[in-house]
Amino acid sequence: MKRISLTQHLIEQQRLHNSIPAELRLLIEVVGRACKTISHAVGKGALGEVLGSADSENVQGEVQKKLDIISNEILLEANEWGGHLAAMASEEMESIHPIPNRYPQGEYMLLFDPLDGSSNIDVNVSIGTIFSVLKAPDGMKSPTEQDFMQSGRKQVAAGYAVYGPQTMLVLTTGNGVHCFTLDREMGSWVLTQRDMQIPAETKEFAINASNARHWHPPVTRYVNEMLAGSAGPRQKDFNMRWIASMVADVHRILNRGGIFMYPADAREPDKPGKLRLMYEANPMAFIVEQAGGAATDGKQAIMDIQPEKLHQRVPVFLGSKSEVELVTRYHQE
Ligand code: P6P
Repeated sequence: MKRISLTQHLIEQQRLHNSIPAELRLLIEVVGRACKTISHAVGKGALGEVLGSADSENVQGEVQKKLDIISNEILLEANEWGGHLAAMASEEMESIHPIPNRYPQGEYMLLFDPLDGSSNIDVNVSIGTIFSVLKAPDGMKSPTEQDFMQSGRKQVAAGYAVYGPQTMLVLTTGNGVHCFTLDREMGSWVLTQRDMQIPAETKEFAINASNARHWHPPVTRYVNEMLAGSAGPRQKDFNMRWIASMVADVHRILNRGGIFMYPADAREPDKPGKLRLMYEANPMAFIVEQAGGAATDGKQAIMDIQPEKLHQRVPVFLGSKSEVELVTRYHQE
């Protein structure tokens, strides 16, 4: 089979859809290169003296792993010189990161969770990088956090890298979802799946069931009906998976269907769930909708939410459309 590189794919997409100007192509290629570097660091594990926790916390109050910080630095350094970005924002940094004055300012803004699934790093379970691309507001001079407050519908690109048995890059620029596998010998991304489509029906659900006693009634009802299996109202048996790495759970759902849930619960009413809107939920929602699935916060499409804070959290229900619509309907009743 003819090997299609990331660059060739992006140029072909530009010819077909006029959706990837040169600056955006450069941005995606640079992020792709940074993810290769992160994959290499992650793959070293103990041999690279990169496991374990740093003696610091991120803005979320979570203990940072050494690889969290290393991955964040890799993405910052890879992207600040190219002239394609005006600013960056990261789960690992409290405020936005404007491009240093020594470099030209570009028209895009990059948001990322540099290494999602940190709790899995030290036990060799798949983790990933999630990224989202917005356009800088016209006429913007010096970027502020407010310039990032754009709904998910404004994303011009989104993707993730998953560092598992294979390292893969999944990408959308608004014309379908395409997957690349890292050829480690050549050090290049090779197109391995075009136009990924999430099966509308599924028998798999993903949720951290240890939080069940804290769930709100619509989630409890939805999950209990699945647990009741073929004897219950759904009249079929379901299977559960929870990897505790959103990237790995979403990748499974993209390939074989399912629903991923991180709901708000009674523990922290002012913190609706654990996942962040701008650099976890929005990029994943873009990918999932482009693959024929759905993504809501239980009430509305995630990408319709008007952001107010850079690190705001949001409940997440995403995956096979029929299941997301059902659990969302339960929230309306
Ligand atoms: P819990 C990883 O820390 C993460 O942000 C997501 O990747 C993952 O889905 C979720 O948190 C796991 O959360 O509460 O099950 O550890």
